Amino acid sequence: MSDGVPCMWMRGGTSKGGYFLAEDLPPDRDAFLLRMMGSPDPRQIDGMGGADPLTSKVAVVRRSQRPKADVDYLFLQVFVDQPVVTDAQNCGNILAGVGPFAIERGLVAPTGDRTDVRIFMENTGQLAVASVETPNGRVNYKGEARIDGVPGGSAPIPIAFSDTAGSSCGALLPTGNGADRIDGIACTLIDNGMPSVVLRASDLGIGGDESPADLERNQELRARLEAIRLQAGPLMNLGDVERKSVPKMAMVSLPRAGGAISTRTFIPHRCHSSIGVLGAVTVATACLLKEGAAAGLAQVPAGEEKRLSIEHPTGEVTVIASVEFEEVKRTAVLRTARKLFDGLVYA
Ligand code: NQM
Repeated sequence: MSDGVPCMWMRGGTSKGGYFLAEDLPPDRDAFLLRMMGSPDPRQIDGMGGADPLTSKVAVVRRSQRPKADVDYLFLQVFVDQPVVTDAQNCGNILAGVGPFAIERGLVAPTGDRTDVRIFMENTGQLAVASVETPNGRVNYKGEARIDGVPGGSAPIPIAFSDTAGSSCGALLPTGNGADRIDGIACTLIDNGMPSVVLRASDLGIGGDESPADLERNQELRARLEAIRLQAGPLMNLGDVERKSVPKMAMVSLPRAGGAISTRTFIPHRCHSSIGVLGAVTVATACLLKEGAAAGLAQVPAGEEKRLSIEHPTGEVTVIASVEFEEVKRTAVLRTARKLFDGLVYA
């Protein structure tokens, strides 16, 4: 595998990874991606990965044949320290770079100062619409929009989701309950775009405002979370999740900064420095349930269009949830992205 493969490296939201046209990837895709990232190796020293699941990500993009979509996007998580490439989860952060990438590669023609890119998310079979700034027919990355977890400002990329409930689990609440109990701990098993187990931080003996590094040092907590996760997988229709990056483990507590709720999330073996996009959408949805781990903690505004600020270790993500007849029908988030390089990558 000495020939380089065309690739664009981008920051998407609070994640970073390689963006490929599907046709450019070699037939032995997973072996290529592992070599390219430098996995398995905790330092990923011999590859492009940044020794963190958030910087060991891949987007595979192609022109869509579906009438409602412009492009199809397949997300792949390349594990850092295991020889695993999985499509078992979606990623709303890497999604933020898909619109710009599709325009840059000529899959979508700019339509004026803004171009809406309709993205079919292959991992979960659902649609997202990302709005990209395209003044003078070119993608603009510069601007003043800020998202917590990324220094400085960038051009805004609002993303709308409409049908994310049950994305991987078949139903928003795959057990049919808002509240379940695993190993004696109250859990909400929920999927509004990202299969997640929502638990109260206090039930696990933590405050919920610890730093990710402190939580990662807490071996007892990690063992308890993993034991719960392995039991939650089959209950959530995900099968054996030992080698999967879902469900995510979101520990919630009272908000500290005027938001709806505070979170610390294991994804699932490292603690997220912020929170995933679809993870935040899912936790926001858990906040709107009448029962479950988040009920009673969440501060939920009135009205049908709710702005729910999901606090995380480096700030917050605001999820706008449109609620009709007590059901979340649509959600939207603001992200940004940046092109970092465009060239050939070698494995
Ligand atoms: O939930 C990390 C990230 C993610 C996923 C993860 C994501 C999402 O921050 O939509 O964005 O939970 O593995 O990129």
